Order: sequence, then structure tokens, then C-alpha cells
Amino acid sequence: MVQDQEVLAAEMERTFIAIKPDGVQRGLISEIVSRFERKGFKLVGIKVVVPSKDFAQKHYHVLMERPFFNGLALVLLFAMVWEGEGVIRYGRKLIGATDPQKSEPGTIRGDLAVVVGRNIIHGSDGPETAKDEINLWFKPQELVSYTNNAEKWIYGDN
Ligand code: IDP
Repeated sequence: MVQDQEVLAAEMERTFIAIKPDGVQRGLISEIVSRFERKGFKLVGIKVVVPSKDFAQKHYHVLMERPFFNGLALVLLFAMVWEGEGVIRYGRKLIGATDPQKSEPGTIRGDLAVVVGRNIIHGSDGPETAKDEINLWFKPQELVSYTNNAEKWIYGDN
């Protein structure tokens, strides 16, 4: 049984989710954490980061040529790693479309943000990005593995 749980944990995917400075300053941390937690995903890494400008720009390097790049001021981040079946894709659904004007009600951006430049949260957009972003923001020893006792109620017995 314990062994099964270890296998389950090893196979579970992980994603990088960060509450951006606007979300932190607006006091939305607990609201956002709660949405991932209530869904049934597992928090395996968490920290508040005040990165240097150079470091923060590594995160958005693919957007370097975009006109809004300099406005992407990740000066304060509530950084998290969430684990669970389908968490990368479903995490993006919980977050909603990039532009909060187009995010559905019920999503984090749809419910809590108004403009694209202040859309409060980041989530990895695919497996490769998730791996890269987790490695960028977290050291391996900052991530934990543990059995959440609710798992069998979330996933069933198999
Ligand atoms: P995502 O955050 O939904 O993955 P990306 O296209 O990767 O969206 O853009 C990264 C971030 O850049 C967005 O979350 C948003 O904060 C910002 N951004 C994207 N497009 C615009 C824009 O047209 N104006 C201002 N900021 C933008």
C-alpha cells in the first residue's frame, strides 16, 4: 500500500504557479491557494520571493521582444509548486485566459482581475515549461513529497 502511494506520488505531475505582485499586494494569496487546494491538488513547494530584475527576466525570456516586456515587473512573487493528476492543464483552466476581459467567470482571473497587465497569477503552460520554471524558482530540496491522507478520497483506490 505504502509502495503504491510512492509510485502514485512519483507519477504525479507538477506545475509552477506564482501569484504576481499585484495579486500579493491585493491580498489575494489565501483566495488563490484555496482554489487549488479545494480542487484536490497538493502543495509541495511554497515561498515568497523578491527576485532581482535580471533573475525575474529569465522567467519571461520568451517574451523579450514583446512591447510590454519591461512592464512585466515580477518584483515580488508568491511562488508555489502544485502537484496532481492533470495539474498543468487544469491549473491553466483554474487561472483563466491571459486577458481577464476574456477569462470566464469562475476562473481566478475572471473573478479577480480586470486588465491583462495586472492579471495577478502565472501558471506554467505545458510540461516542458513547468519543468524549467520549477527548476528556475525552486531548489530540489525546497520541494517535498508527502502523502496527503485525502488522496484516496480524491483519486479512489487504484
Ligand atoms: P499567460 O500568463 O496567460 O501564460 P503569456 O502570453 O505568457 O500569458 O504572457 C505573460 C504575461 O505577460 C501575461 O500574464 C500578462 O501579465 C503579460 N501580457 C501578455 N500580453 C500582454 C499585453 O498585451 N499587454 C500587457 N501585458 C501583457
